[in-house]
Amino acid sequence: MPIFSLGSRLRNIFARNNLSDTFFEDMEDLLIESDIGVRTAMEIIEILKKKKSDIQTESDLMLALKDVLAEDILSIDLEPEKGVLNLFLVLGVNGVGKTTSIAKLAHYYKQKYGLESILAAGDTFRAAAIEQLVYHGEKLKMRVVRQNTGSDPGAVIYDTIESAKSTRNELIIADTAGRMHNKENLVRELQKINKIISNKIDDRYYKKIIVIDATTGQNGLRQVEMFHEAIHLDAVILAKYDSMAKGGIVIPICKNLHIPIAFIGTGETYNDFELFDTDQYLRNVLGMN
Ligand SMILES: Nc1nc2c(ncn2[C@@H]2O[C@H](COP(=O)(O)OP(=O)(O)O)[C@@H](O)[C@H]2O)c(=O)[nH]1
Ligand SMILES: [Mg+2]
Repeated sequence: MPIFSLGSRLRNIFARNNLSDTFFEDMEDLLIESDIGVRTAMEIIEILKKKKSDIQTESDLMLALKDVLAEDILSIDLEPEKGVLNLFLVLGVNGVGKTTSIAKLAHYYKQKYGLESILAAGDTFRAAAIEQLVYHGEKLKMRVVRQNTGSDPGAVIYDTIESAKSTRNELIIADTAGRMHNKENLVRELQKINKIISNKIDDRYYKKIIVIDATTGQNGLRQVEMFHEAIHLDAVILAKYDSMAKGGIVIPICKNLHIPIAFIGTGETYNDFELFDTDQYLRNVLGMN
């Protein structure tokens, strides 16, 4: 698990200043540095000031802050529906952990529900991306639908849907390329893929999941905004949580964009993957374990 500095730094500020004005100013800076966002940081300070009379000890402070933050966090347990074809489209920029997370998702649903996923090699940009998914498919003993490098990702996903229907698979997990020559091309490509899927899969069973690298802070937030604007996201996977430094980024994603967090990636093996748990998350971030 990562070592978050927010909790220890907050304890230091509190030990030095108690609940003075200096404390609240320093705390606000600290929250902003933790990627919580300026407006939200200010709101949190206002709420805590109102609760001042309830806060005597360090642990009162941590519990109060945890309660305030918990109000802003959304989580989701993405459970594929039995007996129908579900499709999870996995999005995100290059290198964040998409392909790895797809393998982890497939493994997770197999362990938890006995579901056999079928994987769609929709990142057709690089040969290595296709090979990487094929490699995971072999290790997990799950089918991967692929075409050649440079082929149309929409066609790959279309083929996968047709194939899943004939084999009665219940879950397709589709990879995508997170890189194009420019943003407009990427958005257009995503919208094309989205349309193909929407025509074939009931909206209730079609989920668009973005993977972000938890170590990238504000960059991760901007990525979520960009993809959400393009095709409307349903959930977030926080990859590389094991090396996450700050942790506040979850707050603006949930509070400003209203997108829930589904999973955290905690390492490089298939089992390093957990359902996102708000209470556990806040305990980690605030150093309350
Ligand atoms: N430590 C750690 N590394 C991860 C995690 N998820 C992915 N990675 C690594 O991040 C790198 C990029 O992952 P990849 O799945 O290829 O990213 P993609 O380009 O988005 O498909 C690889 O070296 C992965 O092993 C995670 O949860 N923790
Ligand atoms: Mg990849």
